[in-house]
Amino acid sequence: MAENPVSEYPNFDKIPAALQGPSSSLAGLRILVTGLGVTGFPAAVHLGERGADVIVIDGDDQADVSEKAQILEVFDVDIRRGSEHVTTLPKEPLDLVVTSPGWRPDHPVLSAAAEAGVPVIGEVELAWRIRGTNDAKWLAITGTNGKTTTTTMLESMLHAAGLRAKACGNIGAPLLEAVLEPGLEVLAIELSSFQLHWQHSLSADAAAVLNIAPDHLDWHGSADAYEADKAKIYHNAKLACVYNVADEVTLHMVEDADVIDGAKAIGFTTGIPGPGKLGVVEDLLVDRAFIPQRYSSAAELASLADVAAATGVPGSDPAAHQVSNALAAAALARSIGVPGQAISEGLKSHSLGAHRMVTVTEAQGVRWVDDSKATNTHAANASLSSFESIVWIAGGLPKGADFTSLFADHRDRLKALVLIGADDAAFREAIAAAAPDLEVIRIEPALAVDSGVPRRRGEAVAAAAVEAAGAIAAAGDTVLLAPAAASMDQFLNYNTRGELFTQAVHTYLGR
Ligand code: UMA
Repeated sequence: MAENPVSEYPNFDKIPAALQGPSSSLAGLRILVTGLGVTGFPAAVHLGERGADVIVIDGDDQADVSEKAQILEVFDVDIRRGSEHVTTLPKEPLDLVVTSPGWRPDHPVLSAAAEAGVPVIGEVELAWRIRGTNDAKWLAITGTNGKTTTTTMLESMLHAAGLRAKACGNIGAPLLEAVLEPGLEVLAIELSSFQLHWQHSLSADAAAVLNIAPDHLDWHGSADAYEADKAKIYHNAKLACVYNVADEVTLHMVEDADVIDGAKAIGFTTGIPGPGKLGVVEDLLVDRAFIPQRYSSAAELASLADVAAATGVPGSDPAAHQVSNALAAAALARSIGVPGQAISEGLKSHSLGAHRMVTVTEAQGVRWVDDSKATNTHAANASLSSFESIVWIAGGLPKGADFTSLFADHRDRLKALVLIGADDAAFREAIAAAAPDLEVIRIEPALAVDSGVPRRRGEAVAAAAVEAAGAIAAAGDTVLLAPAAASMDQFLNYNTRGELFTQAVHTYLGR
């Protein structure tokens, strides 16, 4: 990991030299872009604009891509959609593959590329190589949970400091577009393990790993491979490697990382910080890392009340994981000289994103909460810990996870489980092991299949789940959508899952 050797990246030395900077001609190169989604579209536009012969493949031929196709036509991009185009490489010789994060490394197309000696890169590697329209600093964030909130908190702090900054990456605004946007001074970049897998050259100004818990094991193949990909974020960091004192794995990642001389290891903790760390003293967030007097004193950055305001619960104690997120964001901001006051102001003006423990409504004493963003056990654990008597809506694509500890740790607060998802085997095993007496209402997956197109499919599942939960919940209970699993088996994505749940709650209560 420390070496990050080129040999780990098959055919990396064959990446065309012309792919450097934002504007050199790529004429004569044939590039395959896998996926016509959020990542693939801007990649195809950029490469096409620069004169490359671009082929885009996508297994889905149902989604409406007419607007994208119109634009890509201008650059003669060849779009091939449908399952027959994603079984192996196109027959034309290729110079490079730019892949989207949802494509697993063992996908037949990507395996065939490796075998044929064609280099494969992802959006981060591409963005790093072509950056140049702006001279922005790169502040990169990864971790199993809290990435998006930390990224938006960081953006908010940077704005409060008067910097032209943008949150981008896995959060949904393509990194590729951000590096080509003139005038930006700082990029607050959320990176997923999928994105990090395919990057090699990135040298962020500062990087943070928030926490590590098993996730996406089906994509990466093992927990070790997942961690190794996450750890790449520290590779060649210039100023600071930010780690979580409470999560030793993140410290080891920093210790093993090969960084630029002078880059500091900076810890964050919800306890009292020692020198070189940010932490909490009484009700204040403080910095003992970026001040000259760090061995004798601490600088005040913000208050716990600011974190509570930033996370939508003004006037109460903020959750510990949100304090951690705020400290991680503050450490990244401080690494490039953001003043303490902007940390506090940034938190005050921050608001949480959609589908992150949002109270949809309270009716007849029942609180309905949308935490569709809880796509893994770690996030669902935080969610379940926040309420007392819960009718829990969970299930979906398990991604190789084991759910036993969720049932074991929260059995007492679970009133019933409304089980969604196409395949419930992993949940059934966990229930049998840790909560055999729990009332379980299964939402039949046939509901989803019978309803055809993806949106309608999700609608039927959400409506049935809400009705089932509503029939059980009584005053004092919380109906909590915190699926602990990915959404794509029955919904388009977690956003849609949250929207359809919210809609179904309103419809159900409106009757
Ligand atoms: N496709 C195939 N075959 C495959 C996989 C995908 O044909 O085996 C096609 C799909 O039909 C789709 C296209 O490829 O049209 C691209 O799909 P994609 O899944 O790679 O997604 P993008 O639209 O490019 O969005 C990606 C991220 N998606 C994933 O990592 C799965 C988005 O994160 C991210 O916001 C976006 O890039 C911009 O960076 C989403 C996510 O769920 C929100 N991320 C995971 C998470 O946060 O846990 C990692």
